[in-house]
Amino acid sequence: MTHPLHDPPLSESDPVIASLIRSEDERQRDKLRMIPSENYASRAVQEACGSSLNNKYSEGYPRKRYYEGQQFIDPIEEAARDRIKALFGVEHANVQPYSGSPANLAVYFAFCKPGDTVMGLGLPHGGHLTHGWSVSITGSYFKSVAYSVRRDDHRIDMEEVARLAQQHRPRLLFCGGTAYPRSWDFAAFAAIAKDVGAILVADIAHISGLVVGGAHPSPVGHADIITSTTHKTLRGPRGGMILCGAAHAAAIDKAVFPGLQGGPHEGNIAGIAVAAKEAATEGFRAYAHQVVANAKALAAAMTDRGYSLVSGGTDNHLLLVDLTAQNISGKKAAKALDLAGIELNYNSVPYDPRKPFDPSGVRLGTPALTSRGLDEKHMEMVAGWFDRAVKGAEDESALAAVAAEVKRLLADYPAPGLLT
Ligand code: DSN
Repeated sequence: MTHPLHDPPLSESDPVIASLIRSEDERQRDKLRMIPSENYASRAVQEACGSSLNNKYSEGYPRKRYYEGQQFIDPIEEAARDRIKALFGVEHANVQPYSGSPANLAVYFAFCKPGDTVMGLGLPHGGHLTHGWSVSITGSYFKSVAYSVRRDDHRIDMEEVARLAQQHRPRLLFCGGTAYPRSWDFAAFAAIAKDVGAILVADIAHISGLVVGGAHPSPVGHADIITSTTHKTLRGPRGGMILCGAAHAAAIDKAVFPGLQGGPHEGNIAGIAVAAKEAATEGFRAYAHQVVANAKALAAAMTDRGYSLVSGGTDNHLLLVDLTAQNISGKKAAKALDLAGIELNYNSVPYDPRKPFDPSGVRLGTPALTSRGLDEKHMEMVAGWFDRAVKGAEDESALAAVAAEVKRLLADYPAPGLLT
């Protein structure tokens, strides 16, 4: 048997995996990463996640654990909770959910019985699977009602939300989404929820960084429960969280543990603490505003080139482009753009006549490229590259030429977390 103290670095112990990670580092360095739910976590966040904390079990909550040895784990989780509470201005934060979907599931478990009615924005209109969509457990175990965006301007139809809420009287009303380029009117949702006695859940996974940076209105004071991931615009580690007032704290904590999860991932919780400290700075505020300014500049440059944007533009970090007029499917365009060094995802557009696995649109956003320091002046270039890649989708050498230009620009804008 190998001596237990023989503890070589990854490059020696598993060169295959080490080399794949190095290649992924390079890919993230050389490409314009425009999947709107992705970002670059800082080196400090990544260090906190990849530490001895991975070795520890800590079922329970600070000062109420089922395992010994929590002398350093408790203050770490307390710091994460306190910093998140201060950042968002809420009374209670649970930072244990493994990601956004478990965070949402814990909310169901806290407040619903199977068969209860829930309401959320339909997935094809920009909602999330866990807001009651049919293929998700939330659409199977609960009676779910979907609201939509209007056909003409692609904005949420608040009259429809009010009418459906009156008709179905949901236990949970979700607001928030993954492909909605416009601001959420949390006050209007709160009024509807109050009218029908629903619990309003704001899922701000995509926009939580914009909210704390003051670049999107906050749901605090409107929503009963707020859920989020921690790795999107917030720039933290993979993780989730649930925020609420003191009145719901016990129900939420009980639903997360022991209701849904076992041992929390304290390495990631340490990463959340570090990210919350970073997000409380003036620099992060400027970042959040720049994300939106970049998205707006990109929307204008894309529109100038004849692209049709869902809802006509954006208020946040993302754009949804309908490629019907360009006569290319979203999937074909996404694959060509990837070869051209622009990474995004194909996506349904509202009322899409095509199937979700080969839809009419692509979704792209500015959080990651803004983390590298790109600003409005670069968005004209990005739109130009996008256009060349879509028009040259069949021409491999044209796509490679764009990829080389992308890489040249990015060489001057190092990515956080990949500097070494
Ligand atoms: N996968 C996330 C996104 O890309 O928006 C949502 O969960």
